[in-house]
Amino acid sequence: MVALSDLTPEQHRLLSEQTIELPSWAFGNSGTRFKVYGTPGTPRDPFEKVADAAQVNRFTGMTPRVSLHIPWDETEDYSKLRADAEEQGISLGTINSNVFQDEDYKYGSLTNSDDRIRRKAIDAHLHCIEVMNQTGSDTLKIWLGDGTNYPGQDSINARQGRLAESLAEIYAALGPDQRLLLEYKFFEPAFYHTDVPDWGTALLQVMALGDRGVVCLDTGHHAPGTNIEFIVTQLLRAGRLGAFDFNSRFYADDDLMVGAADPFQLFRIMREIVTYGALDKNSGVNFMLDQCHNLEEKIPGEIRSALNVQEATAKALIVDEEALAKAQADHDVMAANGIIMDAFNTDVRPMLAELRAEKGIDPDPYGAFLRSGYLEKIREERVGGQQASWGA
Ligand code: LRH
Ligand code: MN
Ligand code: MN
Repeated sequence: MVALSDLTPEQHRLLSEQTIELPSWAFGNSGTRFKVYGTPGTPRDPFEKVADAAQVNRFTGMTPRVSLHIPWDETEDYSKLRADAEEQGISLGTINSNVFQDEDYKYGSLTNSDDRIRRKAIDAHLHCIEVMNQTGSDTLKIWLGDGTNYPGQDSINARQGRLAESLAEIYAALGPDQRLLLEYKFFEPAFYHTDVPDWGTALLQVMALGDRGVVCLDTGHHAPGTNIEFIVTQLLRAGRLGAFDFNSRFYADDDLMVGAADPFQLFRIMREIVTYGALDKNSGVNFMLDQCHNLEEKIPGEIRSALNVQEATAKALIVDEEALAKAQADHDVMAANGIIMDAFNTDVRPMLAELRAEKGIDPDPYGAFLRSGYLEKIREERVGGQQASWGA
């Protein structure tokens, strides 16, 4: 066990200031291509998604931003959405573009060889930038479903060129305080080749844009067995790790609650973050969730996820650095590994309960939310909630 008083003032500050951004779509109904099961009380519009996100922040004290996905969250009045969020103690964060659901994008969006369709996809991003200007968001996040299903279907090389040109036009439209965050994913919906399949491609594309081009690492977007924490360090060293999309996977892009499938991997990722000094809120790394709650209640699912990240972070912070440095210098493999495992196996939950008490929130966010009556209230008030994403 470890207590708050065991932390250095710096560790205490880092833990206390840690924030996680929530995805608006986690509050909507979602599912698989087989079935979307509705949850009573699901938000019917972006305003209700923001309200639910504010609940997560109220009980965890660590999720003060919510990302929007456009056009899923399209509204006539972004200033009202922004004011509503601020009134409830949160702000609107990253804006996610969506160029993967329109018929026109069947053969690609920013990479399409048809000028009209490529223009339409670029314009969709320019619209997102207008939204950002109204919401006060500083990051445009781009994930593309672009790719091909069969060898010979299109030129991989020509598509990379068109992607670079399209991204350059979008980048040029950003304000000086706004950045472009490019997300990679190794496959799906394309099965032969994907235009942004890995961190190397994403990095090369954003480096060609300028200093405000950064990479988003979605933990579910790698082949099984990939050493994700190694990629984290590579991107940090390049100064281009812009954000995480945290979630868990057992197979591919499962979008399950972060820390549920492999808490040790999450710890190892946070360990790289901590040792690089990238936990600080000014590090430029935005810690976001990208999840879908197909079976479980959505607000409790987001609460549990935020707490899982917080626990992994606390464990990453309490590693005995002095002993580890000595063991590493001595090439004492067993001792070094033992020190890391000691931290991972420490129960940090009582310490985090102390941290919450210090912030004036309930030490048990999950229980406190269930007791609050909010779920019962929305189940009664909201009829016909919205679907979040591309589930059937
Ligand atoms: C793609 C992805 C991307 C999308 C989100 C809904 O798989 O991870 O971040 O915007 O899912
Ligand atoms: Mn993602
Ligand atoms: Mn994904």
